[in-house]
Amino acid sequence: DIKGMTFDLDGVITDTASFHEKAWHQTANEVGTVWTQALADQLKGLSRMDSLALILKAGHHEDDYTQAEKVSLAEKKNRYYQQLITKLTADDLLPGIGAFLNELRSAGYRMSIASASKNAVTILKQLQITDYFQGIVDPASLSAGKPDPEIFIKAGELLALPPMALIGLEDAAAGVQSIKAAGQTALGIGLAAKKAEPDLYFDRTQDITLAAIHDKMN
Ligand code: B16
Ligand code: MG
Repeated sequence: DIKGMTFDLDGVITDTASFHEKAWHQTANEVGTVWTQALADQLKGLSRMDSLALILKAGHHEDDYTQAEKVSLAEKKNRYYQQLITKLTADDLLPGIGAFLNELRSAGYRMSIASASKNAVTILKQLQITDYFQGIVDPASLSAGKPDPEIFIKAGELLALPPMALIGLEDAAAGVQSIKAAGQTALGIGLAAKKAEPDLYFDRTQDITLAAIHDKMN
């Protein structure tokens, strides 16, 4: 029986994915890597430093920067990103997500956040949904990012629920892989997530309801 949900944040609850994209696109231009949609899709869900590594690798620039220079490129991206997310408000929940969170809370499901973002606490506050969640994984505590299962395992532990009682929600291929490796039921949203063969698939957030999930599980 499902008793809880572990949520990715960016691309599932709110579309900060487009802000990340905008900020990374600027970084790619700065280092001389050609920006493509395929590259943008691969970045989704990865940690900040893993994202930068991929951008450098895509342009064969991985050896052009020292570790310190890489850290400052990532910090510069984050400053630009933080500027973009100051605009977020409660109106920026993805379609249907506000209703779904209310439905889950009323039905007694426990919820936690499994976001790779070090800005997750700020984003939840701006969206005014912090209170829905019994736990938020601290990404700084992780030894490996998505697709490693660690983040979803911790998100389940915060709820004191076993993997078989959990559905993890993700928009990224690396995130779906992480959920599956954690032994939870993977709910994938959108085409990037579909590539990693989630257990349950939805095209759009507005289609996600408890009834629709139960239909797909049978
Ligand atoms: P930050 P998620 C991820 O959040 C984003 O999808 C990914 O694009 C970003 O690089 C990562 O967080 C780190 O975010 O730079 O804010 O620490 O999808 O796991 O909620
Ligand atoms: Mg995401």
